[in-house]
Amino acid sequence: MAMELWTAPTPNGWKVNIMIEELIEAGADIGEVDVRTINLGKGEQFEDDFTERNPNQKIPTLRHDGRDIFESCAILEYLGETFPTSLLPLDERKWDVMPWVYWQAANVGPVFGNKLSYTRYMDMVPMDQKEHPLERFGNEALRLVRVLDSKLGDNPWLCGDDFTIADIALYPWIRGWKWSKVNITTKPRVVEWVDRVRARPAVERGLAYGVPKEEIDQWSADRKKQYASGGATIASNESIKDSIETSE
Ligand SMILES: N[C@@H](CCC(=O)N[C@@H](CS)C(=O)NCC(=O)O)C(=O)O
Repeated sequence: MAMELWTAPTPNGWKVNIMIEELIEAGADIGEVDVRTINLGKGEQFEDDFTERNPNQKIPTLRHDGRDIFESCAILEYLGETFPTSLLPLDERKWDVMPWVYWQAANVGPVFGNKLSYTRYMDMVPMDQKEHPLERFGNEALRLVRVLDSKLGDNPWLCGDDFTIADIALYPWIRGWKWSKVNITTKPRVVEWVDRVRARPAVERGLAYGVPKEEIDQWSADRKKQYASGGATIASNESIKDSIETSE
């Protein structure tokens, strides 16, 4: 049966879209992949058929060989192990890579995601209430960029000479630095790494899932509006309100 990927053109979706294309590029026999673009603005992630695959109700989610796997980095690891290539070494060198995948999942994703949300989407929150989170997540994002810069050193890729799932996990959040307003330009090695990753043909194909090719690097005004309103809906927390404790 074909692998089924439910995804969207967003940072966590791009990770897996790119992984699929990198595996194809590397010659892995992954079979057919049935890709469905989920409309997050319309709330398709809350529908029953989605929730059955991923109780966390967020993209991406993968179904393969009768198994559902969610969490973008778990999917990267699953695909890396199931279809062995240099994207994830399976000997002891795996442990040069995995800490950086967890580092992305536990630090870069949440921090850049929060910075983005306060910068672009939380129009409903008055500015004086945003100052603290903007400063906190902004400073922490810059600290993470410094960690990335020092890890890269003179290497072409995050974990040395091979492009791995650690680069794939990280790239979608760092590429959006203008959108999240995290200035990476003081770290030329980080900027060069972003350009190097973007130049890979498989990355270009992965970024094109669900968007026209001419909008890969620059969204149209309409798409920006659509993302801003979808982001604002998600940031408004309407979907989680009934699970928030109201009693003190
Ligand atoms: N830790 C999760 C995060 C997934 C996530 O936040 N996905 C976002 C898109 S980038 C989403 O589906 N948001 C919809 C929502 O929060 O309702 C992962 O890495 O897969």
